[in-house]
Amino acid sequence: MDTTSNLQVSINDINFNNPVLNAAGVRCQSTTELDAILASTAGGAVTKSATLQPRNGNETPRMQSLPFGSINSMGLPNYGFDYYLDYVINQQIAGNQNLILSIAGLSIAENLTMLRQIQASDYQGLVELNLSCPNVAGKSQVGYDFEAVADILAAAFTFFDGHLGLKLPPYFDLNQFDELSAILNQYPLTYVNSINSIGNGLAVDLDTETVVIKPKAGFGGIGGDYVKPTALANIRAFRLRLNPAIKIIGTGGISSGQDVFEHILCGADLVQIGTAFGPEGTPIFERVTDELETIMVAKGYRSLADFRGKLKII
Ligand code: RRO
Repeated sequence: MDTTSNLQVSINDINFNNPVLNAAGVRCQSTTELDAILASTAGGAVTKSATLQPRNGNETPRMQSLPFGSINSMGLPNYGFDYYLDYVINQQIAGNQNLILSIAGLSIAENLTMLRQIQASDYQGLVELNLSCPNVAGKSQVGYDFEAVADILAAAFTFFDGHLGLKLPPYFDLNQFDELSAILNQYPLTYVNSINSIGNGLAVDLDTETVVIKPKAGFGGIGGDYVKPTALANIRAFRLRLNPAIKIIGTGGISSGQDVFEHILCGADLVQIGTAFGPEGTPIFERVTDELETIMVAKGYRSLADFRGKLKII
């Protein structure tokens, strides 16, 4: 019996040795953290979502582990767009193409400004437009406003011809998948990434009878095991509706090889680990990838394409 499988993935001719990346936001704010991801066996690295200007983010405590995951209201702390654009360009010069530059402008105009700057730069890699940050006080998640999504795509594709993906919030109604897919299918998107954290959850500390994070009176995005079924449903629902040319990155509730297998079975091309990457650090990539390979070998699958999107219904 074969004891190895091929875990390679390529998206628009950009190659990844394996499908397991970090999710934007966790341990990826500084170049030191990004270097550590690239030095590990991760398939690639995603940068912390950037705004044009550097931001300190929300007041602390702003992230808390929970029994089955995490809650956060980081509020987009980042070193500013130029810092991350420089980093991915330098990596590209060094021969590393397995990066994703994540941007999350505070307005549509700010997102378009960053996309224009990327278009004018030498960067040729993947760009992830985060339409789903739940944690900036007073700002709605653009991903829940389908007219705004349509407007930003229409404007972006008048000038942008790079590899653009969207980070989407979770959806909970099947009509939302129909409506949004009809919009997304009109554009040459490279991928969608589902899901961001489930926005505006709330956790309680029994002893103190308080919320567990300070910003937004305790409301924050939920990640980890709590969100895996929602993530799988979003991946599956989009895979059944989006043009095959639009790839899918699965994010949400991944901490084992089995979780990765399930995401890919539902249709994911790449996957990203957020909550579980926090405490475990970069060794998680080798562990999870080894576990995935063990499952594939046991099932006789030689490549990810052997089972990608092949979820059966009963
Ligand atoms: O920084 C954050 O508070 C944050 C962002 Br931008 C996001 O997209 N998702 C999240 O859970 N937190």
